[in-house]
Amino acid sequence: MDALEVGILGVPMDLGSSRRGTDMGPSAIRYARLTEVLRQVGHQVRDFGNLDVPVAESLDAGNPRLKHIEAIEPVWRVLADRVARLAGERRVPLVLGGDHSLAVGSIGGLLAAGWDDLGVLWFDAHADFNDTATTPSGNVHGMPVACIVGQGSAELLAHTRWLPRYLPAERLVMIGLRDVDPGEREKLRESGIMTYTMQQIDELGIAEVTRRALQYLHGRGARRLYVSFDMDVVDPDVAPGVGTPVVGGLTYRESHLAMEIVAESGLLAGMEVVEVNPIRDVLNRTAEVAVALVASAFGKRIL
Ligand code: 5AB
Ligand code: MN
Ligand code: MN
Ligand code: MN
Repeated sequence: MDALEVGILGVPMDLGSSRRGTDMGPSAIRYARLTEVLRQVGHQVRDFGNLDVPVAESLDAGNPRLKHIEAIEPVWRVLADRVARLAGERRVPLVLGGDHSLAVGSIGGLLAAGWDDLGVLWFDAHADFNDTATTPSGNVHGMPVACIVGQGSAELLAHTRWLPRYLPAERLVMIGLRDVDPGEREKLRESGIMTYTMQQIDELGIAEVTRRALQYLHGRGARRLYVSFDMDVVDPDVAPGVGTPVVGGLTYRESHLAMEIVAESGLLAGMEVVEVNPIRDVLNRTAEVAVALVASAFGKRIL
């Protein structure tokens, strides 16, 4: 991989989740030596610090079907501006979460930067495709994909009017699914979004699944790839420090192999690592895995 200019942005937000603690994700990931590791891989790295995000205790959750949306939407808009600015400077955005709702801001920023050849690989145990009609929790981190592709209730999409456009559904592929809510499932089946469940990964292998996903996106015009990596796609035995752990996830090597194949594709143009929750962790294990995964995605090789 050629040397890149990487721009790091932290989003210390946990307003999209009912479990506190993902707001400490950016610190935990930095503490696991993210910058040093990326420099060792050969990239130039500049850390632009954290966005200002209100603390949950200082707020009222408001609408129970869309908790904290009045505070989350402004964070999306600032993040989108910051990501668009990085893209304009030809820096590769690397966003540290924070709960997964932030993806509306990060991917919104790439759309605002005019990336009409954007494809997204969404690694997650969950589909994050709920809206105000299907959500079992009211937590916005279960809804970002609905916002990004513009498929959801009017009540939810009212908060995405600042987006310049939506990402076409065929430009997003989900990998690692194993926990999808009933209403969300119906919607997802009709959405036109390509999905690879854990069952398909078990049957085909993660290498084949990742290659197929990349080929699928490429075949639909994607030339720049953004990886949205929810750490809960990794098995909780390997990455216990996440907001919403689900058994039966990717092994350490499966998750790394997926990132190694992403690096080999030569299409990586940005990445986010989200849902790291150090409060639920064993020492800082999950952030350390997160940094190792980023290194692989950015071209670290064994030999
Ligand atoms: B994550 C659940 N589907 O909507 C919901 O971690 C969980 O960003 C969402 O993938 C998990 O509340 C959101 C039950
Ligand atoms: Mn997620
Ligand atoms: Mn998840
Ligand atoms: Mn979660």
